[in-house]
Amino acid sequence: MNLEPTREHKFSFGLWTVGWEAQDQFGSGTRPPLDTVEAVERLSELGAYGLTFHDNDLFPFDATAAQRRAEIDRLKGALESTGMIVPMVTTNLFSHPVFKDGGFTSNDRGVRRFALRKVLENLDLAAELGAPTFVMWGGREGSEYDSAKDIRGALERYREAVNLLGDYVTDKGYNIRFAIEPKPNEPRGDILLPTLGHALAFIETLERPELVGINPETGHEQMAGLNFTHGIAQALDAGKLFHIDLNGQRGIKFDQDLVFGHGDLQNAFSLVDLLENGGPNGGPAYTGPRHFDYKPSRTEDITGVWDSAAANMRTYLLLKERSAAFRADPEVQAALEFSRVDEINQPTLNPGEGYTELQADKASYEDFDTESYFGGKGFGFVKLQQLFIEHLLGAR
Ligand code: GLT
Ligand code: MN
Ligand code: MN
Repeated sequence: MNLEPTREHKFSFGLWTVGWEAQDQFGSGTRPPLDTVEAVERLSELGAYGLTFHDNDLFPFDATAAQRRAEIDRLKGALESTGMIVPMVTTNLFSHPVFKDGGFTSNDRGVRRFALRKVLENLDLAAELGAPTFVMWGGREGSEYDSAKDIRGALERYREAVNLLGDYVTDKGYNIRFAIEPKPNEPRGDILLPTLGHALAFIETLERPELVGINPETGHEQMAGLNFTHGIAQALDAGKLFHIDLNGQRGIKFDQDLVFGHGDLQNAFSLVDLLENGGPNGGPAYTGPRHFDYKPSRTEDITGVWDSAAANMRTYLLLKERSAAFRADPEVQAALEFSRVDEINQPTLNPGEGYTELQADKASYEDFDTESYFGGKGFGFVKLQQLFIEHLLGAR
């Protein structure tokens, strides 16, 4: 069993995750700031391959051009000496008071223009660092009061913004794609594009839909009571899983950002199985970064920070190993067959068949024995799920 994270596993972390000083609504921080170079070095030692960041994780909002350059150059030095890369960059359009009503969708047009300029600057930085993915989490794009936000107008402005960014990367020849990160609420009472389904529908209304995909986060979908594995499967079906934020969440409550697997473990197991084995012929269904967007709990000191970073990767690898064992077990294979799990991949219609032929087929309707489904023809799903749980528990 190989549980040692290596570069090939493509594990990445946000600078804002391990660097979180643990301030929350009710209390001040419990940890000192973490230096960028130290973050890169420690993550590299732990086996990660990438670091991601917001512009203002790296340098302050009001940094001078010289300060900004100095921080970028320090990061570049650390990347060079460790071999770490930057697979994704994102922009902070949520911390500063100017964004209190949002960035792209603030009611204040001047703020919207400022937000666009801030993102354009950051796209240049993403290109400089060779980051192929640019995430957009619109945490402040939303409202508390239905009377205060024209949602159709706000969606129009969101579209205008993303279209402009698409023009920019295209004209500049940047090899960058965008990934919208949905979240239902927090910090706003209601956030625009609250689930991955909303985001997928929005993307199709853009001028360059091919440039835009999604970055779903485990906890954000689960905050809305949704099944993350189902959502990821739909994103893959749409060809839109450009990036993923892995973490843990226990039920419908505030955004917990726990270590991956420390929330809904069964759903984490089915997710890893999908990502690693859900592709054609049982290969990986997703080959991008396995990005952890978690927060080391406020109870932890710096030792706990690195323990928790390592825990994300180890849990992922444990689940990967468990899912391989699940799939290889002959009893599981028999149970899958009994449950007809693979039959869903058979087209419902015969080759060349249309509704006329279907209507002519008496076996499909007139002679179909619907009564045999009462008191018989069980699917055996519970037996299969018990095998899934036993593999998850390491009992098989
Ligand atoms: C913020 C948020 C995350 C997003 C980050 C990207 S910032 O921490 O909670 O889910 O992925 O903007
Ligand atoms: Mn979150
Ligand atoms: Mn996230």
